[in-house]
Amino acid sequence: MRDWDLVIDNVHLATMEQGYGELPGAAIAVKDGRIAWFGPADELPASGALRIDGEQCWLTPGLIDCHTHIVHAGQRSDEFEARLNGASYEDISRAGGGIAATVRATRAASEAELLRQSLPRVLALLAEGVTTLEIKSGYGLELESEAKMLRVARAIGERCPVTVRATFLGAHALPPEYAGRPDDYIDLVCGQMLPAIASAGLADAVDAFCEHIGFTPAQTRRVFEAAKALGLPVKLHAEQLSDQGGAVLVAKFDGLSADHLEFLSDDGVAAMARHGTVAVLLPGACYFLRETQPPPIAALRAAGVPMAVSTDCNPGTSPMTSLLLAMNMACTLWRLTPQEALAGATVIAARALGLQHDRGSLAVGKRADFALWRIARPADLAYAIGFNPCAGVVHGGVWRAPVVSLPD
Ligand code: DI6
Ligand code: FE
Repeated sequence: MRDWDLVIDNVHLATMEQGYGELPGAAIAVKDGRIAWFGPADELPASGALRIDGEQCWLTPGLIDCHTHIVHAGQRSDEFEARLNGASYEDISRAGGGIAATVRATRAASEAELLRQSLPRVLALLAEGVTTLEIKSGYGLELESEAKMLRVARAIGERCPVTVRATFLGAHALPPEYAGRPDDYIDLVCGQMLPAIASAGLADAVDAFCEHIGFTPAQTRRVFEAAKALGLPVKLHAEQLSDQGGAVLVAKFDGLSADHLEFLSDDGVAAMARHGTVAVLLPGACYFLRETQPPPIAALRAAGVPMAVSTDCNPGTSPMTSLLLAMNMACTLWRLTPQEALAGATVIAARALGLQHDRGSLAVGKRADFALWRIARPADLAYAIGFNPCAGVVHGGVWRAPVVSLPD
């Protein structure tokens, strides 16, 4: 007689182990926060302390948003308006707007205020079945403000039913006090900020923005070397606005992922394939900037580079809090299949965070993070626009109705 903590029956499973991994008419059992059993509902060998009727919903792994800047203060609709009046993202950035505007607001906000402003965005993701969330720093650009952002990221993971992976993005932009001295700022990032953030346990990975309005490949390499010396995995904002060779660089460091990639070269594709670097696709930023160059999806697919899909939630280039919409955009803008888009927000997104052994698909022993959906077929998740069919979430084995309210 097995005693499970939770059984959900009368569901259709999409395990995401191979393709959708469809298993209609199934049940799934949870013990100690892990998947203990799943299979045809009529073969369910025992019951559990809590039994939930899945009402013919589809049950997928909880969604994973693997690239966000969701912790920030203020917003930038003024720049949205300026761009619609003819300014480019680079013009705005060079004139002291762009990332620098969010840096000013984020530095000025108290830790409590930063949390207060960030929570509604997080809740929008959770209401759509997100159970794991990556959050970057990068709007502080000095030690105390970067640490403040990362503490807020940790606080979100403690207060909300979501696992947070925090990423140190100190090399996101040049802070105004270092204007004209990017190498001195990189000295600060590598020599002081990174060691302090690492020893406080505030970061799970390190990212940088390798771009002509960000940092050079040589500066990025220094950040990666410092991260590696501290035992932290790396990832990179690469080839978003131009080809800087960032994907080759991050692949050489066995990075978790190269993200954006609209201007990725054949060499970049080959290097990522060789090193198993995940391509994180961010269609929200492409859409919002009205970028016309798509990432080389067919080449990535042909080379076997795993593709994740994420919101890039940030105030400047992707003010988007819907991972389902990002999935739809990846299909409509870039021709991912709905199956690839769902894999990109589950099993491949887990890989982009180095969590593939623990979550991202339904397998016995993996963490019991599920989303239940009132849909007819798994493809519906990428198909509908602006519709949220999430009927419930299990996070670490704990059942919840869709999260719609602020935590205390
Ligand atoms: N690329 C992006 O899309 C975001 N950061 C980055 O390096 C934009 C951040 C912002 O504009 O606030
Ligand atoms: Fe980003």
